[in-house]
Amino acid sequence: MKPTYYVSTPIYYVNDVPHIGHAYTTLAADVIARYKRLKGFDVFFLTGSDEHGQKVEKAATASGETPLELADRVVKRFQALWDKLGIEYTDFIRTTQERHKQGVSQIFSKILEQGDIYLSEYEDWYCTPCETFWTETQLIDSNCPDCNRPVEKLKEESYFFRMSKYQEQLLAHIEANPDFIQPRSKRNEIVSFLKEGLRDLSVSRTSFSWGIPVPGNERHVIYVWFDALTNYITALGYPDESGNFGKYWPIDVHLIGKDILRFHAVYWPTFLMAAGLPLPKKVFAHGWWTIEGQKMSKSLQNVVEPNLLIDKYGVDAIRYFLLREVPFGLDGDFSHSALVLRINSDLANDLGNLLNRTTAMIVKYFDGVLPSPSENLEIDTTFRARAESAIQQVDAHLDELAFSKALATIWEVISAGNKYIDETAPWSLAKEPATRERLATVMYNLAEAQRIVHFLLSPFMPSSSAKALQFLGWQGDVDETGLVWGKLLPGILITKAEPLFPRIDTKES
Ligand code: ME8
Repeated sequence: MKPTYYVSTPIYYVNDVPHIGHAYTTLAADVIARYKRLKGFDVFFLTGSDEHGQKVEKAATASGETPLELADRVVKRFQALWDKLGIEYTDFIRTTQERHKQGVSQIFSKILEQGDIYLSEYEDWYCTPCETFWTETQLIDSNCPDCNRPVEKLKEESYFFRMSKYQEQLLAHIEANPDFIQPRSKRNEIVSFLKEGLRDLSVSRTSFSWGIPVPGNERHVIYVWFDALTNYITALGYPDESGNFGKYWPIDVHLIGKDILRFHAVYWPTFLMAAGLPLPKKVFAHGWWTIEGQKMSKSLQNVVEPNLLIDKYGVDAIRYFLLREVPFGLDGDFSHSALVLRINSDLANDLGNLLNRTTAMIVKYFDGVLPSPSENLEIDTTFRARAESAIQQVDAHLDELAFSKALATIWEVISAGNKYIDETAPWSLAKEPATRERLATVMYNLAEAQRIVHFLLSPFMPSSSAKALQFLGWQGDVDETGLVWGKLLPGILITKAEPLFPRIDTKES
């Protein structure tokens, strides 16, 4: 039996079209899912859409559609972008699906029946765009502390979840599981928040109707965050333990942006505790992208519309840039000049040139037939050791979701490869029959190191690494058994590579 691995993205609101921020989280999840598959895991990768709530209801009214019509239309745009970005998710959950509504009703009923949800009355400040209630003291200049927009006073009958009851249990869980909330700075934020004390949480609304009705009291709809968070188990068929739910829950990691950490690191775990279910193993909150130094806004989104970026620069270049440029967990800035620089220097120069030089020389000196290596000198073993140790280092970095470090490690092998060519000077070795064996060894080591490089790069840049592996004559599967030195067999046919990443003319871009 294969070990399982379950990873999720947030389910995105359908009142906004997909942008680079959504693409970022989804891409990170795709890379980790692909890597775990390569390593032999049975992976479940979930993404989807958050379709209920006042925000979606209002957006639908504004565009003259029903909320479901709006959702149907926008969901297609998300799915089309995921296809274009090469996202291989296992399942796409929509909160308007029957399977989800059923599961949400069931967990709500379960918590209600045991007394951790009760009916009372609510009066507080509500931010509609954030779908969040705030107390007077939390407001900043009378506005929402998260988005700075005006809030309105709402008084309504509401069901409450006894979140306060789980404060100590959650704190104890966080203490006992240092990796539960990552990165560490975020964990500290949540611990301080919890130490201030948890209030019970309003988990139903009567002010609008676009949502899942409270079981047994149809005047109320279930709070959109209670509804949305539950997607992570309804997609697995909760409460049926005999299928995916029993197999994949608890999840290995929820990937989210830092904006929604509290929902995932406080609300969600306490809901699960109340329902008697195991908690996620990890919640990782990544940082925030700005665009050319500015907050992403509707007008700026056009500048980095993911579809246009992909059309202009290619899908793998975008996949690479987003995960290389900024350490996961830190904020980052998207700029076209930084993107072009990465493409030209990392992809076209370092990665592309190494492959071009290597395959061209094997074609020229050995008619494209990969020669057998003979005795390795110190320079060879050092180079080989660098490629071999990258395998373990990338594994360790990806376990910590340190995508940028993993890529930097791979690039050390690539730079070492280019240096190895300069230092061994194959063109000189090719002049004398006496150094033919040296030449063969150097060529073999170059090709094999790059086979490993492209194995490790395949989760990040699936189509260009597949092409590279083809030029290198690799015909087998790309799986864990190939993550050792020496798998490229002498005698296979190597072809001269075409450029994987054409240089971008900086004047033109
Ligand atoms: O919050 N930088 O959905 P949402 C980085 N439906 N990541 C960004 C980003 C940016 N500038 N902008 C958005 C919701 N994101 C809820 C989630 S989950 C049960 C319910 C990414 O459409 C990031 O992952 O507002 C962030 O957490 C998410 O999009 C918010 O997506």
